Amino acid sequence: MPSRTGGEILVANLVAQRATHAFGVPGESYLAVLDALYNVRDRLPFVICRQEGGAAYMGEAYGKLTGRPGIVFVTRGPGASNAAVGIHTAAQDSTPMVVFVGQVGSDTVDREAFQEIDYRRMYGSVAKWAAQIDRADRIPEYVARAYRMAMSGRPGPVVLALPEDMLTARADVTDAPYVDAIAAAPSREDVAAVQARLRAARKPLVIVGGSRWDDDAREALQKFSEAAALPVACAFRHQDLFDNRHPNYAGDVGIGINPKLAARVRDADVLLVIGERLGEMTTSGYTLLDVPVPRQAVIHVHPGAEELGRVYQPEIAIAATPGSFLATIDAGAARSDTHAALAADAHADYDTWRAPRPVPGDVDLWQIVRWLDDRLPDDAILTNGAGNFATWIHRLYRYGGGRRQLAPYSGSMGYGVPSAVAAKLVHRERVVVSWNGDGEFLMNGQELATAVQYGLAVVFVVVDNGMYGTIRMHQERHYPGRVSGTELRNPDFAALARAYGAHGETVGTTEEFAPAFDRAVVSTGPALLHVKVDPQAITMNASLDELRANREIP
Ligand SMILES: Cc1ncc(C[n+]2csc(CCOP(=O)(O)OP(=O)(O)O)c2C)c(N)n1
Ligand SMILES: [Mg+2]
Repeated sequence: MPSRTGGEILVANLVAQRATHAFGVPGESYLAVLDALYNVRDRLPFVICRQEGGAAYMGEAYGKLTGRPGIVFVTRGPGASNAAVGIHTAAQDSTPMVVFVGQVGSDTVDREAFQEIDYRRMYGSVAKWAAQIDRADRIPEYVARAYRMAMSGRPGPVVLALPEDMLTARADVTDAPYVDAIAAAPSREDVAAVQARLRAARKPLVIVGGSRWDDDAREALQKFSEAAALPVACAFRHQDLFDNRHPNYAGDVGIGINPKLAARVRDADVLLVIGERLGEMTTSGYTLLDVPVPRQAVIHVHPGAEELGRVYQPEIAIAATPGSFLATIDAGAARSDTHAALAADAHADYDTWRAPRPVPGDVDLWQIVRWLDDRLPDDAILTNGAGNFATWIHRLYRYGGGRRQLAPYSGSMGYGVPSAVAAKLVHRERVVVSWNGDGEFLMNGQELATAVQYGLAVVFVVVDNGMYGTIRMHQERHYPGRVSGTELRNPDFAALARAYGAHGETVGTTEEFAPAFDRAVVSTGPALLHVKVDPQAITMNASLDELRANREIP
């Protein structure tokens, strides 16, 4: 009899790829995998989640943090459907991920058997590749290809369906070797052209974003910026690619952009864009650059050739990873002494943008986030999903250096809790803060149970304004005074945390935050701070009444 089951072959091939965690919710459809995981539980633990949306987000966050695909296991139709949000996020965020879904056996396929769904069609338009492994002896081939595809070019999610009988079938096969992303490097001629273009530029600006960055590439970026005296801005939710405390840092090109930075992007004569795909949030809804030919000369460096010229026709298009481009470019040849003043001006604008403004109510998030910025160590990881609550940390907290930002470029809610769970599993020694709104937290708050189960000392902050504030903000702008579908009656989040077995405290004033945080951060397990803010403090630029009266200060 052949030596291994499909389940065993699959798990062996994940071990060969040095996967360190598998995130999932179990299903009877893939018992053979769960059984094979039992044998390697010390090397490749199965992280038991409470909802597949949470598991998929954890896999996505793992991919963001490590550059290797997050591994996710979910069961047939219901599990795959719940996981969709994480797969969409991985696609929009260019994050490597491989999702394995249980599938009905080949003896019942295409009858619409129990929980059956065709994953090729379901995920055909959102995954980089959606396929089914029909033979156990082909598992090594599929796993190796899935890894390569997830990581290479523009990274993204791969979905592989696992028919139940394939997982119990036996085969004799050799495991695939460890694979890495395909390198993509620029030509010398292109790099020489970039250097000359930058040297001659009067108002150049560098914008960085996307995935496929590592510590070496981040360090190379800083050296390049210093040696070429160039200001660097970070794309929406990629603020950790460049040290925000660095004198050349210009701010983030995202939602609620500093108007002075927006002007700087518009007025630049040369934009060097590295790794970023120039999506809607980074371009202020495609307004900072003209489509299809921007006024600025765009030099676009992206690892996925298919992204170059997708929306904007660049003057120079380079298919390369950020690291290989930065390793090749000669900063000295790109330097002009006039650039240094630009970088200093840009950073001064950024500093002014962080200057506190008065806030209605007893809790001043301006002060709290600035305190956190001082308090958190240089390797802290800060996570968040979508909502106005996030604008405070995006604007005031200084990412980069060793500090990491885990946040969805896709603007998806519910990311803040599961991504923090994944971050703490990967980096137990680092401080992980999960920053949530009241709406945000309850989208995947069930994963607090996962944090408790694995003893993960994450500090969860819930900024509670009693509403889906972002939507209320849009409502007040477009339909003033007509509140519809945005009010929330919330639980006592601190008591909820305690019921889960976590530490929980309520914060009702600015002064209460620091001591509560200090208690939370030394807690041996997860802790939650329920921060009750005044509903008037709905945005950083205007109170609720000011919004309604159309008196926003940009
Ligand atoms: C999964 C998902 N559903 C809905 C939305 C639309 N949406 C964006 S922000 C938001 C409200 C966020 O509420 P909350 O977390 O309380 O933050 P606040 O804006 O109040 O600070 C909603 C519903 C979304 N982005 N993602
Ligand atoms: Mg809210």
